[in-house]
Amino acid sequence: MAYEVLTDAQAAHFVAQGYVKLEGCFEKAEIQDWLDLAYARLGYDRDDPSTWEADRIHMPSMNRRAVAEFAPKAWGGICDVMGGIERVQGEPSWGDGFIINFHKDADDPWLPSAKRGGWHKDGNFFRHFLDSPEQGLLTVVVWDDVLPNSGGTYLAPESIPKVARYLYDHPEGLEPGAFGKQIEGCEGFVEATGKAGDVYLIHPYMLHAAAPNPSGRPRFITNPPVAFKEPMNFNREDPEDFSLVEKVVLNALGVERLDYQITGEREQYYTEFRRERERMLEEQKARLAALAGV
Ligand SMILES: O=C(O)CCC(=O)C(=O)O
Ligand SMILES: [Fe+2]
Repeated sequence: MAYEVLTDAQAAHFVAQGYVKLEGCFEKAEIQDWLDLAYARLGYDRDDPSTWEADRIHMPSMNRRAVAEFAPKAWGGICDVMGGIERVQGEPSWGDGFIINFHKDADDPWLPSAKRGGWHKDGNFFRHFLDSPEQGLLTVVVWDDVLPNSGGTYLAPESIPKVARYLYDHPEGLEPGAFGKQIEGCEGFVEATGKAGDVYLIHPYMLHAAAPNPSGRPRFITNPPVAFKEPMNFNREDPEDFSLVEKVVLNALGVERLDYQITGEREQYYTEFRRERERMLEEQKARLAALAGV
């Protein structure tokens, strides 16, 4: 299959490991204003760590950029793993709703392990099925350099087949919080490190968890989901037509194709998480207005 951006090796890596890292998708200088603004929005002083009250915070987005224009390489890669631009929902944009890990568990020398809490599958806003379109892809956009042992998200590639089996066994659907226990038995973990401008494209079934950050350097990422227009189709006539995301699921289940029907209702949730982001946004706008003397 011909890809816009991915090399065959990168496509193979996505199929085998459930993720691929694309380097240099944008220049940090282009988004420095967003990083600077984040401190002002929070009322923190960049140069005074004692003002970094939250150990880790998930901000709401205040500004947005269209991925296709801002980071064409990432956009091409997204389309490659999702099976073509025509299968991607809408025109995805990235916002400055940073997930900043200032100093989470800074004194905790843990290494990634299945015993640690916090492992989850993304998508708190819908009921999950094997073919769910809402979280077609999990992405990690790296907005500032993340060195090893500095709060980079931990990924658990071995969780993908377990999550696939669990979803397969539950055609009635599963609630977003139901997946964490699938981490049991996973042993190999990947730390999402990188340079500003790197982007991880990650299979939607990948369990992952926030990591400790003892480095003293705030870790800036976002996790925007990319949706499919239609539910995944595991029964395409021509095997060449399966997206890489679908292929990972078929491989995980050990089948070449699958005639799969859900038995429950698809549902979307308006979450407390979202309500809280809306409240934070109002608070941050008011803080910026006060700073500007409005
Ligand atoms: O902060 C992190 O490293 C992980 C964030 C995450 O997975 C999430 O917010 O869903
Ligand atoms: Fe997550």
